Amino acid sequence: MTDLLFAPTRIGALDLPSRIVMAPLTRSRAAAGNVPSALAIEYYRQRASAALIITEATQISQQGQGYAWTPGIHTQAQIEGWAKVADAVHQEGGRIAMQLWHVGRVSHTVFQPGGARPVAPTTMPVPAQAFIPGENGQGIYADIPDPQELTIAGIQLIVADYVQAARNAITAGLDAVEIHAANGYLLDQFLNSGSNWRTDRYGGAPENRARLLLEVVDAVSAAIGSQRVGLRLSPMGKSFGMDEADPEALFHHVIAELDKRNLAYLHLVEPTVKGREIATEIDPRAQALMRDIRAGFSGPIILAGGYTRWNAERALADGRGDLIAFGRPFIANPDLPERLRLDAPLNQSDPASFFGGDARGYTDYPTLAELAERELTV
Ligand code: 8OZ
Repeated sequence: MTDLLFAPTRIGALDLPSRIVMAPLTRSRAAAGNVPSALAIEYYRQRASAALIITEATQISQQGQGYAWTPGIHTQAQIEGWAKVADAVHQEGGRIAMQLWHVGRVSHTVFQPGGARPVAPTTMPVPAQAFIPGENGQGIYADIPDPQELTIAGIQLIVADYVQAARNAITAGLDAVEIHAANGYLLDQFLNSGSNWRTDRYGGAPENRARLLLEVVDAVSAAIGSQRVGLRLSPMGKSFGMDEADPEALFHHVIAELDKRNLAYLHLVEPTVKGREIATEIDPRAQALMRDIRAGFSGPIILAGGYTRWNAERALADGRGDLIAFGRPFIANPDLPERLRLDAPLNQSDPASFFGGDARGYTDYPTLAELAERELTV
């Protein structure tokens, strides 16, 4: 076994000690006002040995929220909360990028300003449910009301919200931002032909469906510098009704354009990710698309999707990516890089505590050192 995971590297403006990235992970535990809680400070501090922490998806505006208790980066209190998180990670010698999120149609009137319907490229029923606050602090799933179609003015406001959110993240002391254009949220809804039936300059040909994504990338890059901007895509992903008639044509255009923009990195959700499951069968078309994306983008690529130490090393050895993002293993193992280095056993994550709740299943997973100490004291 080679140890490619432990080779230092550089992405954009950041020097990284390894290739082990903490994936963005929604945990739905923000405090009142969607401010990161005191526990969130501890949770991220515990995981600072990652090469790079990518924060949980963080809404750029109230309109951009679609899940109960997710944090934002659009109020002063949120900026102050995130500053404490960034300080804690930096004190431990780590680096942290903020994932900037607008859910588009995957929302609910309970989150929208004025109780409005969620916004989308096109009005069509959304084949999914939203996770909204229920009674007793439990989240519940609710049908999504039919969305409203964004006007051009509405689109321009969203681009401005991305810019302000990126500036806020940098003000809070985060090292970079990652634009979330994956998994069926707003930017993905514009990209995919199945969810974008617009006939204006934001719909139709791939050039038009990619327009909003590239406008956001350009505006955020102009504001904070492209070397502090990463981007996440999920090619051929099917989340929340995503469906693309010609993925090769779409990504040929998107990647050719992104390659001109000198971004810090491109972060790809593997097409094997199907919601919370990872498909085991190989889809040759998806594999070929991933190879074409790799060949067409000259910057660093982060791969995500159910990776283990073994297949992560293989992906790096095969040159399919430069860094690997780990999700569930980082939930359960705050010292994941150390455990991977030692090939030590991993704590198993508990799905019942992924979303919402308290310290249980959040900040109470032990490190190897803590486990050893327990052995000594029993
Ligand atoms: C799981 C639960 C809620 C949100 C994503 C932001 O899929 C998410 C998410 C994942 O990108």
